[in-house]
Amino acid sequence: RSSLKLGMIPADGIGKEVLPAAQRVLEALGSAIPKVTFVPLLAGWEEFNARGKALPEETIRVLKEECDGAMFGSVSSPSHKVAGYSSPIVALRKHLDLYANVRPVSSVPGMPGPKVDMVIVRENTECLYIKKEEIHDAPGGGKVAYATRQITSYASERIGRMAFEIALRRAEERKGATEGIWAGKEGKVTIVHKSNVLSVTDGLFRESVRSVYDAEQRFKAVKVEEQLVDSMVYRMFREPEIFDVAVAPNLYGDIISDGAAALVGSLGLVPSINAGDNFVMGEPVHGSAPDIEGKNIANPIASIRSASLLLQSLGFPEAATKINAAVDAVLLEGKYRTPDIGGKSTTTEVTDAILKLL
Ligand code: NAD
Ligand code: K
Ligand code: MN
Repeated sequence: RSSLKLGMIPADGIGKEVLPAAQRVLEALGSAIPKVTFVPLLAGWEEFNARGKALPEETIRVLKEECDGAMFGSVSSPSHKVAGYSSPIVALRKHLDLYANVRPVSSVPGMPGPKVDMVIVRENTECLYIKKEEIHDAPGGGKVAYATRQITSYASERIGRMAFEIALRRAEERKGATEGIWAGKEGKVTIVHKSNVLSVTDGLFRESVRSVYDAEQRFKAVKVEEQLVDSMVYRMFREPEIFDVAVAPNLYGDIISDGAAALVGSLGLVPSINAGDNFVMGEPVHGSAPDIEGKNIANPIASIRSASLLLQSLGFPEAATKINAAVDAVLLEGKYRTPDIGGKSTTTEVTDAILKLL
């Protein structure tokens, strides 16, 4: 590629503060990447209230027809039903078939706290997020509500394959390494489920992921284990260093990611990409954080690291590594940190400090 076109969708809340920070970092890379054109695109709760659509058709069209990739900030979805509103990020993942949400969670070597170096691979298109819900009058009075949980072998197999590929790649990358908790070790995939209770739905997820493992000889270089989702949380908090790649259905993946973020100090540090076979969109794991919006104190690192993941998957690993090294150096030095990780710096100051190192 001689140039890149990236859709930028800040959406709501701190998304409007952290996405520009990520853009500044991408701009500062100069000749390390092809020339980038940024295309600002609309979506979100504010957009819904202004013009009636949380995800305008034009946004989908431009992403599909014109962009090489995208960055999404965060959306302020209300916790009650609003007629005509539906989360634009959930919809975007479906429209673009971004079936995997890949979330690396790692502690910075040298920083206090538990040692973590894991990747959560979250299925991104089904489970309870198909949002088939209904409510009726209950026979005995009051109400009863139901939600349909969809698990297909198709979606479970392709997320399983993604998890094994990532585990193989990680094992390859750390082969000669001497530092880090996984240095020189073989890969491991932990299948997260609740098949002891939901033997049909989670049972299908578990079996589908296992069938992918069984079908391909090259995956045998990776160990496969399983963990029930509740004990997954327990073990992740007690001994996070035992997890390498964890693959989970949509809702469990969403929940354990926020837990894992707490282990490394803040949601403001954890990046992700929404990945499909034809498109990729970087996105911080966190939401729109209404409690801190508008104060210029949101941690921009989750978004900056998401930009790095985006570059990595678009085929610019050196530029991606450069960003990560600058972020790690700023975190280690400790002079510029936002309040969520115990500092007093602003979003702008942390971003400036990272830019200086690029
Ligand atoms: P949240 O992730 O927005 O915030 C949780 C806590 O983490 C808050 O205390 C917040 O201040 C803190 N936090 C999050 N990101 C931070 C950052 N970059 N720097 C410093 N602190 C940070 O989750 P919530 O409060 O449960 O949800 C708020 C809104 O976000 C809701 O409307 C929800 O629907 C939405 N949300 C959107 C997404 C998304 O866009 N994909 C994801 C999760 C939640
Ligand atoms: K987000
Ligand atoms: Mn979440």
